[in-house]
Amino acid sequence: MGSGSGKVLPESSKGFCPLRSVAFFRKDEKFDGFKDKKQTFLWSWRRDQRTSEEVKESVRVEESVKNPNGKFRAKFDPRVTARYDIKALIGRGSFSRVVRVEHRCTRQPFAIKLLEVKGREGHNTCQAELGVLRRVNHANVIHLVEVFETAHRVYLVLELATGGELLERVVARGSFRERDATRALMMVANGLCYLHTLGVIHRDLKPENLLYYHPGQDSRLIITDFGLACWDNQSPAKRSDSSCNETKDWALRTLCGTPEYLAPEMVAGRPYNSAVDLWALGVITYILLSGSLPFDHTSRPRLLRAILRGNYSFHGNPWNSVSTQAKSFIDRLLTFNPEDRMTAEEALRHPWLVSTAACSSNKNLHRSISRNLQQRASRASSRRPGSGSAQSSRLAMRSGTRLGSASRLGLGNKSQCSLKVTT
Ligand code: PIT
Repeated sequence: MGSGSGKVLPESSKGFCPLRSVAFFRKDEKFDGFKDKKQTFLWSWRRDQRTSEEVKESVRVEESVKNPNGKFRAKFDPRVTARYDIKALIGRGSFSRVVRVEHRCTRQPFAIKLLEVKGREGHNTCQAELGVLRRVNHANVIHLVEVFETAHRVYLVLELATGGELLERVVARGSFRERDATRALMMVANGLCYLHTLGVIHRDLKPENLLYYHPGQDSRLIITDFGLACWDNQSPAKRSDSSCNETKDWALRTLCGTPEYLAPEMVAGRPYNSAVDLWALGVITYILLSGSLPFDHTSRPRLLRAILRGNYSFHGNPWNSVSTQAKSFIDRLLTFNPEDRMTAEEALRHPWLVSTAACSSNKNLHRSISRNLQQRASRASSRRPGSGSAQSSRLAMRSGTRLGSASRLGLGNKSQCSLKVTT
């Protein structure tokens, strides 16, 4: 879940110096709202390894849900509670919460993202997120229903997605074939194509931010979390819009996002554009087909150096069972030079996405994907607070995620970090 100000926010890059000082904020993991046997297995296995502070925090969260009259409910403006019945906490960050609510008149369920707005920077960031959400309207992009604002809080009423995260569904299934991947990727590419045409760069695209609308097989996939989204000043849609002139230059040099998904041009501190989202789509595709990351290092400087080298491999399982077209799709997204990288529109026309039956492998990749995800989860858990450094323990409290979720899949320990450069 995007945690709004819980996510570290982009700053002006005046005096920008790439990677001089990078602040990382790990997202914490809490209880799971999604019930599934395999997910529950992964979760209960991970839960036993939580530190006492995490267990205490989890109990606090559960109690705040059980006791709707408690401190948690007090965070909701009476205008909000007059209209919506607060049902359950489904995600949290240090400056944001996502709750499931029900409209009092229609009984229709929604999600409300509560953002704590701290200071001018918090206000600006929140307005940027709102500005994007107010403009978007697409089946594969989260839909904003209404907004309530107070001096220190913003309540975003959003459509409710109950189908869980992309990777949770992969793990939960008994089988996963290339055509399942292409079905999901087609929806993400459609959402991205829409955003980029509008002039929006997401900048934090990752599996955790891709939610299924409902638990059924035919559910659409929705791009969420616009906490780091910005306007692409170079896009034709924005070049003609004079209102964005003042953000010109700085926004598109800012280093922000989640380390494993960062495009090399962003890591290098070069000006960038919507192509960074396509790089992230390449990372997502790689994960979806293998359960592993193309660039994966425990040490962040090494990880960023690996991204800057741009070398990844298709070695090990299940890559020998993956089609050449699927690998070509990844290659065309993990292309070092952003100018040569596929655009979202081109991705939608790539033969692997278009003619899946003809050129994709029909092998069941599920076992290898799950095994790789679990191996990563166990490696990540051995580095977690309690078994790891005091620093990571501190950072664990700084940001947030949907409760449960990808952190259990081994992609949430360092992968769910957001970062900024301080100059
Ligand atoms: C849901 C269910 C859920 C999380 C969300 C919505 C969050 C959505 C979201 C988060 C953002 C943002 C826009 C939408 O900018 O578990 O229906 O940070």
